Formats: sequence, C-alpha cells, structure tokens
Amino acid sequence: MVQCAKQFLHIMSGYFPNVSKIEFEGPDSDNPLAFRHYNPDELVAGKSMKNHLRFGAAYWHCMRNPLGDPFGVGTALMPWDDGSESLDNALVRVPVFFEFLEKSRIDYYCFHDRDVSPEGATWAETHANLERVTQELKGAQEGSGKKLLWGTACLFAHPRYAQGAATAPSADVFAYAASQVKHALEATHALGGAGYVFWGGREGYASLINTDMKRELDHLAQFLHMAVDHARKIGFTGQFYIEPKPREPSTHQYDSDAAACLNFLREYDLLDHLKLNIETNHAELAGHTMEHELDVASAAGALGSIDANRGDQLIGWDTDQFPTNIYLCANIMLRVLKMNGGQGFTTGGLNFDAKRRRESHLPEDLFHAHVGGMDAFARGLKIAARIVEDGRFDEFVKARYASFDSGVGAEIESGATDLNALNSYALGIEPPVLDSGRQEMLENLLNDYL
Ligand code: XUL
Ligand code: CO
Repeated sequence: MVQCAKQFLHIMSGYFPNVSKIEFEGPDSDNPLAFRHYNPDELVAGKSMKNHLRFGAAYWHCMRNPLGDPFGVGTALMPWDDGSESLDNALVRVPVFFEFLEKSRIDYYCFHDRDVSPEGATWAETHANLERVTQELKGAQEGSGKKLLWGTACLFAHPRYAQGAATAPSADVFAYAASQVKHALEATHALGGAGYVFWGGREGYASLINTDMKRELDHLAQFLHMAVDHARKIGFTGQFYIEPKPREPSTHQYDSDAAACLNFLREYDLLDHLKLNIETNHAELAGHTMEHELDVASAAGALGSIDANRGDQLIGWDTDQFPTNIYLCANIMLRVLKMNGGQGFTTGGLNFDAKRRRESHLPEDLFHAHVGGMDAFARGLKIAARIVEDGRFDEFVKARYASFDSGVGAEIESGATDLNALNSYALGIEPPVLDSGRQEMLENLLNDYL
C-alpha cells in the first residue's frame, strides 16, 4: 500500500522534481546542474568518454547514508523513505535510485546486500528479502539500461560481525558470513554484475593481545577460495576485487594497502582470481598517494577498479568526499588509460564511493556532488589523453632508464650476469655520472597540460 502511494507520487512528479536530466552544456555554461566537461558520447583517444570513465554510483551513500556523524543524527532529507527497515521501504528506494542514475547519466552502480534489502526476522527471511529486491533491481536495470559494476556483502554492520566476519574467532560467525556472501554473489550474478568486491570491513584486529593473526589470515584465505569456487559453480565470470584500507573500523585492517593485499593474495594462491579496487581516501589513510597505490597494483597486473573520492588533509579519517581535484583526476586517468595494455577499464570503473557533507542535506545536493565529480574526471581524462598522446613524459622516463636497454643493463634485467661479472665490469669503468631527474621541469610540464 505504502509502495503504491509512493509510486503514484513518482509518476506525478518524480522523486527529484527540482532536477531534470543533466545535459552537457560546455565550459561556458553557468548552469550549476549541467556538465561543462563530461559529454558522454564525445570521443577522447578513440573511445567515448562514458566508456573510458564507466562512472558508478554507490547505493549506500546515495540511498542509505543519512549524513550523521558521531556528534549528531542524520540530516539528509529523503522524502520517499519512511525510515523503516521493511522490505516495502527497500522496494520504494529502487525506482528513486534509478531516477537518480537516469537524471545524472551515471551508467553503473554498486551495492552491499544490506543497502538494498533488510535483515529479516530469520536468516532465511534475510536471504528471501535480498532475492525479492534483486528481482526489482533487475527490472529497473532492464527498463533503464543501467548496469551493476559490482556487488558486495555488508559483513561489518550487524553486531554478529563485531569481531570480524571471515576472521572472526567464531566458526559460526564465519559460516554466517559465508552464507551471506553466497547470496550476495548469486544476486550479483543474477544482475549481470561486472565484478564482486571484498572490502575487509572488520577483517582486522583491535588488539593483538587476544588475536591469532596467522589463524585469522588462513581463515580469510579459505573464505576467498570458497567464494572463487562458488563463482565457478554458478557460472559467475565477473572480476573479484579486494579493496585495501589501513584502518577504520578496525585498528589494523589486514588489507591495509595495495602491497599488503598483493602479498596476501600471492601467499595464498589467490592472485589469479582477485584484482584490487583502489580507493583514493584509503590510499591517503595508508600514508600513500593514490598514484602510488595505483602503480603498486598496476605493476602486479592487478589494477581492476577505482573507488573515486577524496579525503581531507586536515582530518585523519575516511571523509569520503567527492573528487574535485583536477590535478589528481588527471594523474588517476593517466594510469587508467594505461591499464590492461592501454585498453583502460575492462571490468572496472570509477565508482563514486563518496558522500555529501552533512550540511548538504537536500536531495538535489546528490546531483551537484556527482556532476562535480564527473566533470572533474572528464577534465582529468582529457588532460591525461593529451599527455599520453604527446608522449613527453613517457619518453623522459624511458630515456632515464635507457642504460638498462642494452649492454650490462640488459644483462642485469635478463638475469644473465652475477656479482663477479659486475665486479669486473665496475672495476673497468669510470665512476658513474648521473643525469638530472628533472622533477621540477616535469612538474612544470604537467602544469602546462592543465
Ligand atoms: C569503506 C568502503 C566500502 C567499500 C565497499 O571505507 O570503501 O564502502 O567500498 O564495502
Ligand atoms: Co570503497
């Protein structure tokens, strides 16, 4: 009944009556709800902007984040939402979200199981709720052409996961988590998801005083192997990802950064099955730059997807702000353009894992936030494409390492030499003379492209 009334409201005016479909109006537009740079079908380096960028919206931030903080309750106005954890209310949110995707021209979305469907009175009812909402999402996808970039399971919000999920000290909690992932994976598969993410919610520890780290890591690896095996059984061929983050909610997360994730995947023979989903704010919390994390993942052939947001240098936590820094977006897109041997994203995309500030509580602020992020990345893409096309950075870096292209350098790279041979070689040459690294010259050159 409630659902019918809400749907009637939608037919009358839409859930975002103050916002019409966002159009590309070019850089001179003064319309705050128009794209100045993101022109979805415009070709950049031979491919449409929408196919380069593969923007995704996060169901959790758009539909479920009330914008609360530790000092105050949520401020977000969501007139369609009755605030209940009912299945009816969950079903009401689906067309709201798809109207948002349609009007903002975002082609993909991502969700946790518990963002889209509530826990039931029993565990079986919880699964049934997800199946019901999955049908609704499927219908909405078919009606709109929108696609699922990735799905995931929320293994961190419910009190049963307070001490971890796959790394909990309780085997029954592990079993619940496994059961939850089975269903989340099947929902993702039913929706044609291009990927499935494991972000290590509470897979970490608050203190080592009560923790068997080795055992917990072994369990996490078993868990991921089971997910990979189940994907095979049900025919899911999407890409699995791990999303690194150093802390929050745990004091120490096992997936602390790209290097830690890669080491874990390699140690447990999972590197063929999982790539990394790198998030800007997480990179910063790990004491790295986003560029560093992307390069670490990429060097291992494991860069898969990106959670696009930003942190705040004055605040030490995961603020999940919308990306606006064009310099950073250009540096990110430089790396995306070079992914997968120059193909860019294949399964991945730019998911706005970002939320409005608590002060931006009106529904239309969702649009301002995403339009700004999309325009910032559109500019980043165009800048990056010019840099790649000009080739001056690539030439400089190639020339910097040219001594490894032939002679003794080539022998070092191919493993054809040893310490004795290099000792004789070093004794026979003049002391090495270095060329300048020219960091400042290159920083100036980068600014020229902006
Ligand atoms: C948490 C975070 C998650 C993952 C999905 O910081 O980034 O929302 O992206 O679980
Ligand atoms: Co994220």
